[in-house]
Amino acid sequence: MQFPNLMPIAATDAAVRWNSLYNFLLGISVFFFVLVIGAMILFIIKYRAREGAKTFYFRDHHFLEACFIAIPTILLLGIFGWGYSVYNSMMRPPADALEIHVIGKQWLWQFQYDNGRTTIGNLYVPLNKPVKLIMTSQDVIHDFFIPNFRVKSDVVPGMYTSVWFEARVPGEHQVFCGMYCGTSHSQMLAKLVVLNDQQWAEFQRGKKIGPQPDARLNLAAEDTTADPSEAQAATIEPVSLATQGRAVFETKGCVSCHSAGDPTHGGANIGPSLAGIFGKNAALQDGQTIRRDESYLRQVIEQPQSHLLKGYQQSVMPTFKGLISETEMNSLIAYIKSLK
Ligand code: HEC
Ligand SMILES: [Cu+2]
Repeated sequence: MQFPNLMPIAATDAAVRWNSLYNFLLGISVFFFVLVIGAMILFIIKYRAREGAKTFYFRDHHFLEACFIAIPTILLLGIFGWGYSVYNSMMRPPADALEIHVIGKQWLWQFQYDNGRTTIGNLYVPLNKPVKLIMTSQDVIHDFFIPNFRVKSDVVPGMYTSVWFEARVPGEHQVFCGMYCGTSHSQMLAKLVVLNDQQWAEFQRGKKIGPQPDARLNLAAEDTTADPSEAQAATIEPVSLATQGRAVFETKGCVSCHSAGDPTHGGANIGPSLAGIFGKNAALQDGQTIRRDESYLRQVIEQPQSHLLKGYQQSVMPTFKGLISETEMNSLIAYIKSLK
């Protein structure tokens, strides 16, 4: 069953699977609604109170009881299994997914790419390639919502949440903030622009990409004036995000305590070496083991005491809370991830 005019287009494989499940649930609800209400109306008429009619007494029909238990159980477990499979595929990005950093702030969306480019309001992604968004907020809780992809996740200050997708439909897709976040919440919009291989290569090289056709309406988008941040990015040769992070590592003084397994960075050893730590487990002083993901790195940098490593009685690492901006934090994390 399809309801093309009620639903946004399904622009990823996951969205197509999501739609099938949704339509199945809708279909099964309509089926049981008609069955139950239909039977009720029929019985009201057929068995209405009449002179001399005696109610038939009926009990202990084991076969019927077994059906009442088995059919809903099988049906609901089936729906659970189906839902779990769709959910799981939407929650687990492939390891080779392209990572893009998203920062939400009152009231705009900012995007940082591996190649060092930053855009505001327009998120550029390649066609038919898995993309993982690593998202955080600079102020209040926002929510990144791409209806055409059926992708939606809260964007929370102080931590990273992520979503992933593989766009199948080129052109522009609307992005909304799905969390009421203050007066201009309704203006907190973005366009997700899916570029073909050639356009993506140009974007990677720093070229400005013009307005793309609206993916839903299939019409050419109106020629809006270009975002100044993009025009700038087009003229400045981008420096990769990790390289930007290396500069932050130096200016914020991390380099005076940490070796980065990078010969040009000296052999500071007040703190542990940060080479190759990303994705590995850390043993903490309090006996816990924790995976070193983006949120871990951020928490250590902001509150070193909260994740004291095993073997350290007390951390001499100062807190950097409030001293590193969100964009710097993203580049710093990209740098630590790049260390082998
Ligand atoms: C004064 C020295 C000092 C400075 C400056 C410093 N650190 Fe640390 N850092 C440490 C020490 C000591 C530890 C180990 C104790 C602990 O867990 O807090 C540590 C731990 C860490 C860890 C955890 C390592 C692991 O194996 O999980 C990370 C990540 C880290 N620091 C990153 C940074 C970054 C990024 C900066 C700069 C913004 C920085 N540090 C600045 C001393 C320092
Ligand atoms: Cu918002």
